[in-house]
Amino acid sequence: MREQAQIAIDTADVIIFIVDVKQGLVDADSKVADMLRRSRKPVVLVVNKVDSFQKYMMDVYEFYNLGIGEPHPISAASMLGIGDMLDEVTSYFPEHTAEGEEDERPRIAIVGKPNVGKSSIINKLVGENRVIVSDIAGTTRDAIDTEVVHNGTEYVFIDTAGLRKKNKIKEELERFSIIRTVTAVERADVVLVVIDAAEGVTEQDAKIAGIAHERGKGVIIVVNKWDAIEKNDKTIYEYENEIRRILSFMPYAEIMYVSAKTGQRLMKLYDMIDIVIANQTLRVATGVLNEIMAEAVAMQQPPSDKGKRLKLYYITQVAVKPPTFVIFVNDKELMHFSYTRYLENKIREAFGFKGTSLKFFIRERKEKDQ
Ligand SMILES: Nc1nc2c(ncn2[C@@H]2O[C@H](COP(=O)(O)OP(=O)(O)OP(=O)(O)O)[C@@H](O)[C@H]2O)c(=O)[nH]1
Ligand SMILES: [Mg+2]
Repeated sequence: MREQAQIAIDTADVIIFIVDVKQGLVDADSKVADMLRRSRKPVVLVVNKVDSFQKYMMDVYEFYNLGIGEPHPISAASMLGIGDMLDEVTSYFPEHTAEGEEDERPRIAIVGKPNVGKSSIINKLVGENRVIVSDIAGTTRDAIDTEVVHNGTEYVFIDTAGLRKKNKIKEELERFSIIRTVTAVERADVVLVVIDAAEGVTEQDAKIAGIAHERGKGVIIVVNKWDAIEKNDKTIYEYENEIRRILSFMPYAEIMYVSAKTGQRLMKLYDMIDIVIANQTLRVATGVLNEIMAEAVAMQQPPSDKGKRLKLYYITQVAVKPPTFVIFVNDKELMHFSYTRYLENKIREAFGFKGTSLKFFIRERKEKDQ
């Protein structure tokens, strides 16, 4: 039986794994799921005998615990859900799957206004590690990849040309520098947003940081030239306040105060990069997430409108980079931004997720087909 299953898995391009809602999640299911996960092949998890979604909804969700993706309820006997299942299967056919060998090395893009010290930071990070493997040309002339080995880990730093303010004469130049920054950010796992301590944080910095935030990248705010300013015991506090005010859309990002000139705290950047990468790829088990959500709901009642109250059925993490969650509710309209934010805070309280944004998708289960 086990051998036959293995042969079927080995020879298939896409696997449909059928479980029985009436039996529930049994040991044999978990064993097959383990084999499927090891195969790394696309799997469509199908839950059969779901004649009524209302009756079996919770039992269907239970199969998320197999850790092989979203369960698709069907009823073979009454021909329900078959079309959706087939859509899912065909979505895995070769023309849809992304090709290309994976480069596992962490990539770190360094972005910021001109002259904030981006290249100096890379030079210092590289210099003290003395292992410049090579300088390879980036995708554009001005984005340079530098490979560095630090504590046995290889990192790729992507330098970019400083992003200037809009200026009529240099409009064309500006356009290209934005494209280069966006390209560098898109290739990166973590983005260092460099700010010049001598200038303070500006709206232009916020625009640049926004490029990384919108793409769900890991972010570290690096205040450089910390050597160049007069300081007292309030300075860090004042900088922090101003940065949090102007970059208010990324409260999750850590702030580091460094100097590329003296090397102050620069090597600590590596530790922070490692933490942010770990958080970007952190996966939280479905059971734990649902416990957190249940507790949060008990502590603060979900909003209601015109006598109808928001009900939260289920939460599960569906992706990483950035960590992405799906919440199933009775009515999307009732799921206000502020309540999603409240749940996000509860999840962050439990797991931190320092340095990374979290994404939430709200999905509706209509009252009638529960
Ligand atoms: N005092 C001080 N000066 C610095 C520091 N880092 C960089 N600089 C100086 O700032 C200037 C610009 O540094 P770069 O590293 O070229 O800046 P950049 O961000 O790469 O600039 P673009 O490539 O033009 O966008 C140079 O004169 C550096 O010596 C620092 O930590 N302290
Ligand atoms: Mg430079």
